[in-house]
Amino acid sequence: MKRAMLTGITGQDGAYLSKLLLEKGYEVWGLLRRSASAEVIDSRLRWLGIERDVRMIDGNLTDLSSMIRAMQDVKPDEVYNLGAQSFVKTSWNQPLLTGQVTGLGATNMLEAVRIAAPGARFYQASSSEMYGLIQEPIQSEKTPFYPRSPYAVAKLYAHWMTVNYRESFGMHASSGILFNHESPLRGIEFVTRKVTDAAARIKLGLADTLPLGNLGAKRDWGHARDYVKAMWLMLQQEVPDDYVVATGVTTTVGDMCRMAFDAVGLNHMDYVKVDPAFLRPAEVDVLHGDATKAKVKLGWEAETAVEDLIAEMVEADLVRHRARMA
Ligand code: NDP
Ligand code: GDR
Repeated sequence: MKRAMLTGITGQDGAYLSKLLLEKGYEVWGLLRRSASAEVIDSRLRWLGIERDVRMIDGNLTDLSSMIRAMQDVKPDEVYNLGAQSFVKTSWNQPLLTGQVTGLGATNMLEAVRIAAPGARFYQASSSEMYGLIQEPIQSEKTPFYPRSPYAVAKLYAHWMTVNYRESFGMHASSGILFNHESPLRGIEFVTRKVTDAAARIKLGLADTLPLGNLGAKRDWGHARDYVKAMWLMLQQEVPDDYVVATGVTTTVGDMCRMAFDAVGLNHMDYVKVDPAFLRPAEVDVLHGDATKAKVKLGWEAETAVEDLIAEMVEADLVRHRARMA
């Protein structure tokens, strides 16, 4: 039985990847950081019905000793580094923490693997945010990077450390440059979930307005359930490499709102209000990915259209709020 070790197991991708790996017969271990609210940590795993099937080990990405101990105890065949301070807007308020967790945390993981689990295959969760100020209208593995937030700078450092450990030590280390991916398990602070949650609450009479920032930003939104398959496929290749994972369709925030409100039979223009509090010090205007390499080499393609993704999220939020009201 293969053994996988995940950081970020309590996050959106950690939950979907755990489910996929369990279905493939893996023993799945997750790094769990100490939290005061222990009863909520497995809520995403519970949503997918797998909270009893994964095993947890104590640790924090900022604490190398805990990572080494985790590697020694678990002896994984595959390591997926999904843990991060992942909210871009917060990274301006907590730039040092973001650097420590999202940037140096990856180096801690690479070191822990090198020292205590040599031979394990390593996945780094890189991000389309690294493209930042757009150099090319459609971004591929060859597009130059220009990060626009402390988060993106930290991710770029982690990305290049992954490349460097691959080249320096011959590690089987791959980096997935994933474009935005969402699901009913997306954190409420991210724009898709904020919008689908608001559409559901407004429909049910629990809210009457939706304050948002930049409605003109464009994102290439896919489904997290599809994207974790690409992560796994990368680690099944003989040769490690870097891959863009995207749908190839880009949509404005405003259009995504229209889709969410359409799903509940309302007009988003009646509820969305621009609030400067949600604007960012520097914006990434357009993300639009070219995942040709992933299609050719991994046989991977996005399976979910953005309209279907948003409709699924709205439906899940309606279910959640109706359950709370009952
Ligand atoms: P989430 O924000 O949902 O999850 C982040 C995870 O990181 C949580 O499990 C969190 O644990 C954990 N974490 C945070 N700080 C630490 C720490 N100090 N030590 C250990 N674990 C920590 O992210 P997603 O699931 O959406 O994304 C997964 C990864 O992919 C992230 O690295 C993200 O930056 C990257 N990414 C995401 C994309 C997306 O569109 N979703 C696109 C491209 C990249 P806790 O529950 O304790 O807070
Ligand atoms: P992003 O996701 O920054 O792309 O990072 P987010 O959903 O936060 O923002 C997407 C775009 O929407 C605009 N926007 C708003 N965003 C939020 N959160 N709240 C608002 O009210 C709002 N109004 C407009 C933003 O300005 C932005 O242009 C996500 C994270 O998952 C990262 O970890 C990951 O690396 C990238 O996707 C790829």
